[in-house]
Amino acid sequence: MSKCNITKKKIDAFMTFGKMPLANGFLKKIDFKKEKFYNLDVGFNEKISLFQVLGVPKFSNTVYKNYPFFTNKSVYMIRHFKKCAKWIKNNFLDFKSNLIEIGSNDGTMIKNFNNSSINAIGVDPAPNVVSFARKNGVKTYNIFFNSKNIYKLKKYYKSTKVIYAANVFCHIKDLIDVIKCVDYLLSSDGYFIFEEPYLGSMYKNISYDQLYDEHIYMFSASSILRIFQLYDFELIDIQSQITHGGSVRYIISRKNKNLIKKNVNKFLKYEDLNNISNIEGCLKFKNDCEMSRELILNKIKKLKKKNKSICGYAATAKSTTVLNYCGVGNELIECIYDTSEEKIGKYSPGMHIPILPMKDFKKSNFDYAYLFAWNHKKEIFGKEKKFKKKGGKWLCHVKI
Ligand code: DWN
Repeated sequence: MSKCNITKKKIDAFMTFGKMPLANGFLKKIDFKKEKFYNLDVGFNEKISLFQVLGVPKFSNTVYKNYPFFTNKSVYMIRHFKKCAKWIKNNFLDFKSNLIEIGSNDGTMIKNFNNSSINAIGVDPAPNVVSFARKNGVKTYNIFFNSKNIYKLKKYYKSTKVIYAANVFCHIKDLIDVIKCVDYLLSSDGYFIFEEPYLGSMYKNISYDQLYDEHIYMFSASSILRIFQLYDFELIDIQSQITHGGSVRYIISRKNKNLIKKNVNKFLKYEDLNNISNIEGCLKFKNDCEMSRELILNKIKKLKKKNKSICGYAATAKSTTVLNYCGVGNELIECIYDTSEEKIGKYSPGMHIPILPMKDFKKSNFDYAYLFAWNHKKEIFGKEKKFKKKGGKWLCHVKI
């Protein structure tokens, strides 16, 4: 059970994924004994239709000391943010507008404003990614975006035309605090634009691996509408995105400043019809996850009985949930190949599967590769055609 800071309501867990380490807690052998765990329980706040991870441990913030995820690891995501920057510039910004990105990571998005009149700045808590961004000419504040630190941004008080965030709003436990900070910075005609993995897509794909200590909320139009209504903001538009297996971009403005696009109602109706706005959807999801776990485990075990070799492809944060929920260790998946220097040479959180450099994947001869970055399948299948040609097969709990 956990208390929601928006409605003060006590939320019960409708399902648990069991004992879980930090999703990005890739570690050295020497640190195995120090590894910390929590129970990955999930609940649904019916008052605001909010799907959430309960009891996220305080120690989850420690991962930002040396965050192992860099946005620029995906060529597709670099392109996505370039397009997004252009769309924001054309639709919401004026000459010399201020733009702030929350959770700007390595600066992939903000970099697109480098040679323009727009004053674009990033905010990110991880010193290692911030240092990378700064080297790329991206002005970045190395702070957590919260009311304790907001005075550091006082020169943007009520004068920021766009506050943008991608895959960040769902990371911050105290949503009220974020909204207060947005209110502090946003101009009277400003927009808060953010995109997040979509609850409806998670249900459809049975991609329960979107849930972990960093992904505390799985949003929908229904939840976003209800949350922002409480704080004098409103949801004025909503757009589907194909990123991360199905995301949604939400556009928020101060109340009564803009017309509300028809899309918003369309989404709300769709969510009511498909049990995305109520607890019914959660109960089906629970069943689906349990079946998915059984199916993939049986499949892996059958392959191992036939002496097939299996490796993992991409040590994603999501892989931590799959491996720990399904109890898959290196007796089943021998190693995971990845492109991130911060992960290579370490072991996967909880199940301790070794992480090897991606360049060695090409030289390897595995029969199967478990695609943990299923959300980047187009990009990955494009560059790994040889694996299939050699007779290799892809494996995943999500339909690929
Ligand atoms: O919200 C979040 C998102 C956006 O990114 C974070 N909480 C953490 C992270 O989640 P993830 O690790 O599941 O993200 P990705 O983008 O699905 O996977 C990134 C990982 O995959 C990196 O370790 C790099 C690796 N990768 C690779 O080895 N080869 C990725 C691609 C595209 C590749 O071709």
